[in-house]
Amino acid sequence: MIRTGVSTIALAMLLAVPAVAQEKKVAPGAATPAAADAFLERATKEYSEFSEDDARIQWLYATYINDDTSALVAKSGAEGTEMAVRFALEAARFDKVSGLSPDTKRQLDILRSGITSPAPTRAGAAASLSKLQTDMQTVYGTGKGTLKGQPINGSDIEAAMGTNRNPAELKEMWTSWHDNVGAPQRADYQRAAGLLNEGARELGFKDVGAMWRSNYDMPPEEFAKLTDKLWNEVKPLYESLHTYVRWKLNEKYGDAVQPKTGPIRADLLGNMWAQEWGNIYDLVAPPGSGDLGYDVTDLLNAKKYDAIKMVKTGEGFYSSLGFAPLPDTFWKRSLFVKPADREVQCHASAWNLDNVDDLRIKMCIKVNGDDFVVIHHELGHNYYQRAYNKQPLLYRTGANDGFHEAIGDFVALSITPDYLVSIDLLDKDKVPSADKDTGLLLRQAMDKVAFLPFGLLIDKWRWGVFSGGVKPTGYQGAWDALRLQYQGVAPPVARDETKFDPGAKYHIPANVPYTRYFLARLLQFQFYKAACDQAGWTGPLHRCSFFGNKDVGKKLDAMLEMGASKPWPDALEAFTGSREMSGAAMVEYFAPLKAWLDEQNKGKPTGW
Ligand code: X8Z
Ligand code: ZN
Repeated sequence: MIRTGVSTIALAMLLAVPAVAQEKKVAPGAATPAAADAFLERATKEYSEFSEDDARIQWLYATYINDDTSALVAKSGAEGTEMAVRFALEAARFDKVSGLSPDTKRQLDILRSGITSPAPTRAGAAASLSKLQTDMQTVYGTGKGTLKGQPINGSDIEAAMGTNRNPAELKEMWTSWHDNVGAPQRADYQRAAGLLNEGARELGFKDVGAMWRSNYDMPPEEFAKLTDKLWNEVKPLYESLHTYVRWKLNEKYGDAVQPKTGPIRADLLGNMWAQEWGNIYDLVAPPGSGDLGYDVTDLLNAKKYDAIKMVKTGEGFYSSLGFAPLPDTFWKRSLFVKPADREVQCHASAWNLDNVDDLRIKMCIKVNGDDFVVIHHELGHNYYQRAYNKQPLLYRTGANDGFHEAIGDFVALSITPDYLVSIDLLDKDKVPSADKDTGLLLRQAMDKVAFLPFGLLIDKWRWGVFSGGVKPTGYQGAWDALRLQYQGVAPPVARDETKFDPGAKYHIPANVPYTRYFLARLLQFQFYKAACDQAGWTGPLHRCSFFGNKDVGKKLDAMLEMGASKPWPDALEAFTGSREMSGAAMVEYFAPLKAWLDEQNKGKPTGW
């Protein structure tokens, strides 16, 4: 199975098998091109058989967390890791063999470096790692915060952080979530990180961070440099936004809550992690023209949308591009709303259980604008999974993981006012006029631009943990320092080394690499600009919707069908004509806003 969003992709990351695997290991014969091909065939078959059950176990756990499913998923996870490590070691035998076909070489490389959670081969190590990771995910998935002293679950507290404007209550929600969910994982995380590194080293990598960075068709050091280069392209945009938003928050809350200088208080930004700020658009809207005349949450509610109607609408967009409807099983087997009577992992994810067409999403959908976008995001994963389902199994993943995260977001950039009219959510006479463009761009920037440093720093922290630059005694301090350095935000209450705020963000307990989301933020604008060019759009970029454009759909499908069969620059070129990931399209999209922000910011303190 290929699960995206949660553990993402790659087979690679699943694989493993314990004691039994050792017995199954074939005696090493001569390392020849033919032996490499035979090995790949065997590995692919074994993986495919394993994943049939493993996928179901993972699905059951994610949609019904209890002691039994936890035990099953931990066991299956350990088996998957052992299998993956066994294949990686076996793949390494062919490193120096000459005469391998490019495809054989590429698939061997995927087997070698594509494991997200490698474990050492010594007896019991994979089981220990898997148990630690399952326990952390259970703490996260079942975690609660409080609001006015009452327990509140993860998806409710996330929504409440978006609408609540009471600084004391925001602080309570922020602190309780981070204390209750993050801190208990601290010791387990340290142990898991040690095992992951040990596993990565056995496979010939410096540490597990270097292993993650080696999945981008370039040397790991080059990839780290590329992310910094990309960040520098968009950093001025973020700084302009930060300056403006801090000023507005100071106007709203006063010096005692949000001073005019220094970092922004992290709980005031409308999101538990201060990762996207669109929910506080009302606090920062441009004076006079800031009221856009509509709000997606209000529109969905006015038209009595429920979770299913929201997903159907998302499907409708992809159908308009020419993609086949989702299979009946998608509607039967997906989890769309939080069940009342059991614990589930609410963090949204998209699945393909049989690597063919057993597509599903798992989400605790709320009728609001945020989740409308997340639905398009998840469906992007599903349509990608289906598009590459005829590739050899090891290629059934994204060109790189940033591509997988970018597809649905790229589609959601087309949710323009005119698009909302065409699906009858917005009345034609409510389409904001051109003088509202600044407001529309600012609304979008609050989500898209605000996210950039967050998207980068999560793995800056983890790469540091894995390389040893961040010591276990300084987990929290290093986290706060990166949040300050990159985002310019600070926690609402003092933290110390009894805390573990990284654990309060899903992808840390779930061990999902996060740089993918940073890449996706940029890639989605590259895809969007290319699609709008293909569609012949000549208006302001942010007003373009390629809804209904079958030519765009065809070209998109051509890129998606490639899966990981070619280096990612080939896939990028197929759709955009460019072979470089770049911040330029995003900078172009927001250029009018940047000019406006810099005008507003004149004479105001900048930086932190
Ligand atoms: O985790 C997700 C998706 C599932 S792949 C809902 N995202 C990141 C997050 O929520 O932190 C999408 C945007 C960033
Ligand atoms: Zn995703």
